[in-house]
Amino acid sequence: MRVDVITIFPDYLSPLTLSLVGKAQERGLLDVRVHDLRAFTHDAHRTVDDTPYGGGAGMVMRPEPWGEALDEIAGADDDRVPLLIVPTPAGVTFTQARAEEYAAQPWLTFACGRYEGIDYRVVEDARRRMRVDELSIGDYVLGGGEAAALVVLEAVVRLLPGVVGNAESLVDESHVAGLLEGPAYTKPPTWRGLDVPEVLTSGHHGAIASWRRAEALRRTAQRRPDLLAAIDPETLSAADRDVVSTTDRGVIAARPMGETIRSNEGDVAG
Ligand code: JAH
Repeated sequence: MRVDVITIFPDYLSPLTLSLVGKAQERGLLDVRVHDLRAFTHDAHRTVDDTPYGGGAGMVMRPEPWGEALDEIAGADDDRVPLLIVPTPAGVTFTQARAEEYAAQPWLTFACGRYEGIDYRVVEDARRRMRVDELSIGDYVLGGGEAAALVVLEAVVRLLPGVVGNAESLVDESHVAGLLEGPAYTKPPTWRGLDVPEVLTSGHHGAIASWRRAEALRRTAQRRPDLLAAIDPETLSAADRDVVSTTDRGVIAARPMGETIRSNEGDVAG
């Protein structure tokens, strides 16, 4: 996979040489190129921003450097164009499903804006020749798109075929798709007076699998009832439904809470 990142802060992307993403590059599975938007300016001050039409606070990124950068970096190459990702709080939400879709692409380009964003004609123009995803990684405002690009790449690169350690762990993950994972433990069996749940040291693989499934269902019901509600009940076993029906937030168990004050009893507020 080829990845281009266009930014006024190329150094912000240096974490990409580390860890998993760096290893994937060393192994030739990934080719990341970071570009300085200011290289596509022509004035002495290398200006990338200007005041907003219609007034208002802050500055907007000028379209001309972006247009030239995208022509040069993301122009058709062997008749192929990248999928252009524009991080913005106004974008569609980044999810695991979207990470999987991106991992299947041969070429991604990130346009990382700053200030109040990029002149929107840049998106409109790019859409004349490539798919453009305006993408949000969550409901908060960053100083720019760079950190969002790092997040997206971290999620995508671990899905690439041949990236170390993904074969087993990805198979493992599909089993709990759409659920939160339960807690994990390692040695020693007792630490600061706290024991590892006995079932995990029992050697009973069936009992361990059932316990993990139940913990995942309980934790999801407690912390993310929205995720539980999105699961097709037909995909839950009778044992799964038993577990969910004995939690106080399971959709299947959904019932009025009456007058009992229980807002402080769970893992999360609410
Ligand atoms: C802020 C350009 N969803 C996270 C996110 C992504 C991008 C931005 N903010 C938040 C952002 C300023 C300028 C992009």
